[in-house]
Amino acid sequence: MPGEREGQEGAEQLSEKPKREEEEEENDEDEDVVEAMRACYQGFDPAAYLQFNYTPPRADFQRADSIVPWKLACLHRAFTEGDVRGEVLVDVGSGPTLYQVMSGCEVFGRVVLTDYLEANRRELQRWLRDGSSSLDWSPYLEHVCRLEGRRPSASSEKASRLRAVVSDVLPIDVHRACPLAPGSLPPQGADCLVSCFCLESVSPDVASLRRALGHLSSMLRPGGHLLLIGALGESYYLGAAGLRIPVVALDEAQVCSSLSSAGYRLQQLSVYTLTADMSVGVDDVTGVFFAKARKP
Ligand code: U87
Repeated sequence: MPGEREGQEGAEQLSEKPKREEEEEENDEDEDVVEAMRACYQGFDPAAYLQFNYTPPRADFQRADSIVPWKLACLHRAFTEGDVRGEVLVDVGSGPTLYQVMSGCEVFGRVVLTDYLEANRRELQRWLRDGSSSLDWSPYLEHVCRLEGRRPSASSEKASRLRAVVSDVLPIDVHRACPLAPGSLPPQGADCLVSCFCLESVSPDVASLRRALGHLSSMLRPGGHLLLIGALGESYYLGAAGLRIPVVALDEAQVCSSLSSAGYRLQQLSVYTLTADMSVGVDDVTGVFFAKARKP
């Protein structure tokens, strides 16, 4: 019944148009809130941020219940248990920090650091160029050497290794379908992605976080690993004195479902619950997760 079909097609077309417009409106709305997040970061202060999160008690290498040693232990295990390997490691949303690649730099021949803010990229480039930085990373380097069964004085060798394998410090935007500039990575993608406290701290909602997880997948080769560290139960953090940056408050179930909805196979999930004195007034985080996932 052509008329019928005709009618049918017309109808789809008809119904189509409003739906497409709806989608466009939705995308515009999403874009607006993502834009608002980007605006939040303009006042981000790398030096203040490092003081807030990378000094004692959160970074106390004498305390087993301190956050940073827990993160370093998770990364050390993941990078040394043998299945995470290859040539290219990319750190997504590095911020002004280097701790997240201090184990991986021994396993990968090329490490790419990335961040949205030039201020953070400059902080990283300064340390790579001449070791000057707003935070002394040597206690971190020594601690990771200890985890590797090496003497702490090997930290200078690790610093040289880090400087030797970090090939780029690139701009990134996880809200773009291609977060990095075209040609930044080999055509098949990176062998491993690591990302710490980025996605939940830059996404206006869980839907946007899941889209960002999908965008990261486009940067990873099939069979590659994603090592994801993030905050649980957090609604804000201070990016500078008085600068509250909104955070998507996640629970473990949302972490798992977000990874699987983005096509990753979750291999390991560990959770750290903050003790009272780790709550130092720079955020309202309640826990930290470490997820090891693989892209089929
Ligand atoms: C770190 N990785 O400290 N696309 O581990 C890509 C973007 C975008 C965008 C902004 C959040 C800090 C979390 C680093 C930096 C992580 N940054 C960049 C903080 C919050 C819990 C907690 C924190 C830190 C932006 C340590 C500890 C705890 C930042 C980075 C997010 N509270 N990247 N569109 N927009 N960024 O410039 O550098 O993401 Cl222990 Cl508990």
